[in-house]
Parts: sequence; structure tokens; C-alpha cells
Amino acid sequence: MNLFDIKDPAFLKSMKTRELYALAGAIRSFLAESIPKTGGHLSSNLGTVELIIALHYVFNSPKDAFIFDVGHQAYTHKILTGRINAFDTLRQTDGLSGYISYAESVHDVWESGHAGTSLSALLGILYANQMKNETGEAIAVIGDASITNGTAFEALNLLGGEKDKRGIIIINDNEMSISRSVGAFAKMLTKIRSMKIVLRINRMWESILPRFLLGLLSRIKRGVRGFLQRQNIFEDLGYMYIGPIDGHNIKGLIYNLQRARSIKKSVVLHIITEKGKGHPEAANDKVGTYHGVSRASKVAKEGMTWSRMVSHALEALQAHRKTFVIMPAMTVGGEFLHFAQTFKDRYVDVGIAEEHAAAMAASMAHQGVPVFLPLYSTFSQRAFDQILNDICRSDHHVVFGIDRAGIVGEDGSTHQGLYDVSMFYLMPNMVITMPYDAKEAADLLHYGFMRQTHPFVIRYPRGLVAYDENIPVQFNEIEPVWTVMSEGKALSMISYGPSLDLLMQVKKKMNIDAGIINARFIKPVDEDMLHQVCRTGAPLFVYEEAANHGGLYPQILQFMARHGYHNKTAQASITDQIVPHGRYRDLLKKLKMDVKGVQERIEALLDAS
Ligand SMILES: Cc1ncc(C[n+]2csc(CCOP(=O)(O)OP(=O)(O)O)c2C)c(N)n1
Repeated sequence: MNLFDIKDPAFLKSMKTRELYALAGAIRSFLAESIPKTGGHLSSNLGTVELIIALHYVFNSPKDAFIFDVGHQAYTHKILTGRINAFDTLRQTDGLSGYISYAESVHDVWESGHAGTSLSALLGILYANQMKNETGEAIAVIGDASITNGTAFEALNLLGGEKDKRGIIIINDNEMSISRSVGAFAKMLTKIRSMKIVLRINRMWESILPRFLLGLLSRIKRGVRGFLQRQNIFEDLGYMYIGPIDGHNIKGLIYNLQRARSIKKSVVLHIITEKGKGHPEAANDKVGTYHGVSRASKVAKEGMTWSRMVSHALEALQAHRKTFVIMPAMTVGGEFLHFAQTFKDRYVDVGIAEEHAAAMAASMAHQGVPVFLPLYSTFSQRAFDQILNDICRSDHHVVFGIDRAGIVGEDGSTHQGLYDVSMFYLMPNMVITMPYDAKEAADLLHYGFMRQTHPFVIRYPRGLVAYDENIPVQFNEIEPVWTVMSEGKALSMISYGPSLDLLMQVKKKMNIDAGIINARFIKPVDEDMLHQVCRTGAPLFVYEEAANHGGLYPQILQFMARHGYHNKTAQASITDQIVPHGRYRDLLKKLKMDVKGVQERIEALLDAS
């Protein structure tokens, strides 16, 4: 069949097993070819092809709700629900989202992007169905790493105790998070999985026995297992556990999904998949390089990622201060692989557990250990309470590396790093910084560990920075003040981070006598510099690639009100809106935060002055 003709998953129902396998082959080939062109989650999607086909074969979406944890592994679901024609726009501006999207399809019933929420969503649907007298099933697909997330455990606890509700939880176990899964839960799954003989025997019976005999056999097996073997954690929590099941055997998947549907209590279906299946490099990748791939680019990009630059500088800092790194599951994206291998005793990957990581950091800091806690800006939101209550309230000296700060582009609304400045601003004792360039980043890192005693944030964006790894890192003393990057009298422009480059371009393009100030210490503000700037009487323009509310601009306005300054002001930032996925430069343009947009804002400001 032609994949491009698929409009709706109903066509699957009449297909023979043989045809379903052919379909899986065609989808996998399509994904392997298409994803590298647009960028996207390669390995996770290559692993879920048969599972998603079997789900749509057995259940009736959207009456039956499919909930995908994170939502990064659901490309086959997008294809079966009629979206293949838009795959060349995947993650592009105005194109198909890389995640589940309410706006795209009625079959998309749970958006997240952040890990661990699917089981809560499942419970939400079960309760909503009860309220609305609806009968649909709710099925959550959650990875072996995401299920170890605290929020997933909270829902697992609740659902297991529900007597009159039945949810189906599918654990998609590929032994991998982005890198290898960590912790005791992963070990437990390995133990169940390592009874490979069980898997092999299951597979054999499923391919040769008729259905009624399979049912009889599984009842006998359960009886024998209950007799001989300790129950596993899921059974202890009140679930019926079915598994391990080969997640690439469509016949077996269909049989077991139908079985799950016929059981009265909540079910955990433990399926074993191969991340990256069908793509030799992705399948053999134990590090996580193929979890997400970037769009193929014709131009060689210069520089190094900010993440790599920071981890490299932190390695150099070890000669001055031994620091411990607590990493919640982002070793690869955060570029800490080399650090982890070099300083094995100073590094722990704690899994997808940002809240835990922050509380643990507070405790280590209280013990006097210098801790570096790298968090993507968007995932730092998860740890709001621990950062506020356990770190800032007690004024613990933890240094945060807030990665992917600002607009992240293709990952979209769930991943934009726009809220951390506001979030950290309201936290007492917190010091917030953002370097303009690599040199300033190294100096701030040094300052953060060697001179600060308060909780300290260094934010840095996605993307590249000019940096040569071969030149030994220099750490220079830095004062907690703003700097003047360019002198000028007609206007003062204030920003932080690489956005300052954009202001320089604006100055050049408009040919105006503007001062440009690097507010590298976002909190606390440099009051001396603000007095100097305000006293000139010149208008002020503040640019922040961050949410407006609670950002630097409101602090400057408060400062001016406190001190009776009446300079005209204007700003560019992200104000009370959701920023979708797309190319970075397209998004800046849409937000009127590119050179042209800023120029217009400044012209209006100067006209009004
Ligand atoms: C709260 C949060 N932290 C980190 C991430 C980044 N992240 C996206 S997918 C992923 C790994 C998920 O692994 P698993 O659940 O096993 O699914 P798989 O990709 O292996 O199918 C991580 C850490 C996230 N989405 N949400």
C-alpha cells in the first residue's frame, strides 16, 4: 500500500498479519530516510513502529485514548493518522510538530514534551470518562526511563489502588533513556527481561498456538509463576503484569493487547523493543547520539556548542576546585560525556529526576561539597519547589548550569527556555548570570565556584559559541557588575547573553549613537550602572530572549520608580504567549525580536522621546 494514501487508522482492521509486517517495514524505511532530512527523534521512533501499528489495530483511536509519554516516539502514530504528507515539514516553522499536538489531530489526546506525565493523563482520562459516562479505553505508552520519574510513580501508586478503574500501561523497555537507563528500576526491568528464555518461549508459543490455547497456557504459566516465583513490583502494586513481550512481533503484540483489553483490572504490559531498530548505527548506539538527530545542513557550522564549552571549562576548573556534577539524564545533550568519563568519582547521572537532583544538590552543598547542577531551562521548571525551598531558602551554594536558555527552535513550545529568569528572579538569595561569550562564561563559572557563596545560575543558550578547545582555559577575576560594550549617548540598550550581538547589529544598521550595556549579572542588578544610565536622561531599551514578567525589564522599571527617574523606556521580550516550534531566526522574526523588529521598536521609542 502507499503510505501517502493513509488518512485514518481504520484501514488496519482488515489487514492480515503479513500485510501488517509489510506496513511496518515501509514505515520504518520511510522514517529512516525522512528523519535525518528534517531532524527529529530517530532511535525512539524506529523502535515503536510495530507497537503503534498493533495499538491502532486492536483499539479504536480516538475513542480509545493513546497517551504517549514525552510524545517523542509517536511518529508512526502521526503516519497512521494521516499526517505523512507533512513529514517534510517536521519540526520546521509552521510545520508538523515533533511531538504530540492537540492542534494537529483528534487522535492526539495528550501533549507533554516533558517526561513522566502520561500515567497522570491516563488517570485523568479514566476519571473524565466516568464523569462523562463514556466507555473508551485509556492506554499509556511510557519508556523504561520515563517511568522512573517521580510524577509517574505518583500516578502508578494511585492507579494501582483503584478498584473500579482499569488503565493499560505499556512499558516500552529498550534499556535506554537518551543514554543508558540508570538506577534500581532499570536493574529490576533487566532482571525480568534477562529471563530471555521466557521471551523466546513466549514468542514461539505466540507464533504457533491458536488463541484459545494461548489463553489456557498463560493461565497455567501465571499459576506456576505465582507458585514458584516472587511477584514483581507491578503485581505488588495491584496491577496485572504481562510480559516480557517482544515489541517487534506484531502477532504477539496484538494477542497481548487484546488480552489486556479483556482483563478487568489495570494492566502493565512490559514490551521489549530495540531502540534504533533497522538502522545499524542507531541500534548499536549505547551513548544516545541517535536519540535525536539534527537536520542535515549543507553549511559547515563554526564554533562549539555552549554546552560543550561550559563542560570543558568546568573540566579545567577542576584544577582549582573539585566540583561534583549531578546530571538529570542529559549527559549527551548537556555534553558532559567527557567530564563523566574523566572524573568518574565526581559525576552521577540521576535519571529523569530534576526534583530529586535539586534536593540532592542542596544536601551535598550543606555538607560543604561544591555542586554543579546542569538543567535545561525548560526542565528546571520541574524542580521549582526544591530550588526555592531546599536551595534558595537555606542559601545553599549550588551552581546551576541553565542550558538551552532562550528560544530553542525546533523542539517547540514545551521546550522553550523562556521562564527560568522569571522563576529564579523571585527566589531569595539567587544570583542569575548570563555570559556574552565563552571567555565571560569561563570567568563566571570561576566566579560562581570561587567567589560566590549563594545559589548561582549561569544560563547559556542552545547553539554555537566561538571557542577553541585547544587553547588552555583562562579564568579571570570578574566583578559582579555590568559592562559597557559600546559607548553612546542618544539611547541606552541593555541586554544579556549573545543577544547583545543583535543589539550591536541594530546599532550599526541604524547608525545611532547608542550605548550598549552587558547586564551579565541579571540579578542582582548593577544599581551604580543603572544610576549612570538613567542620569543621562536618554531613553532606555531592554532586550530579553525570555519571558517579560519577572524578567530584567520590570526590575529596571522598579528601580526607576524607586529613584524617581523618568527616562522613556521600551523593551523586546516574550510577553505572555506560547512560542511554537520553528527555525530560531523565523521565530525571532515572528516575535518582532529580530534586527528589523528591534529597529522598529527603537524608532518608535525615539519618536516618542
Ligand atoms: C522532565 C524531562 N527531563 C528530561 C527530558 C529529556 N528527555 C526526552 S526523551 C528522554 C529519554 C526518555 O527515555 P525513555 O522514557 O526510556 O524513552 P525512549 O526514548 O527510550 O523510548 C529524556 C531524558 C524530558 N523530556 N523531560
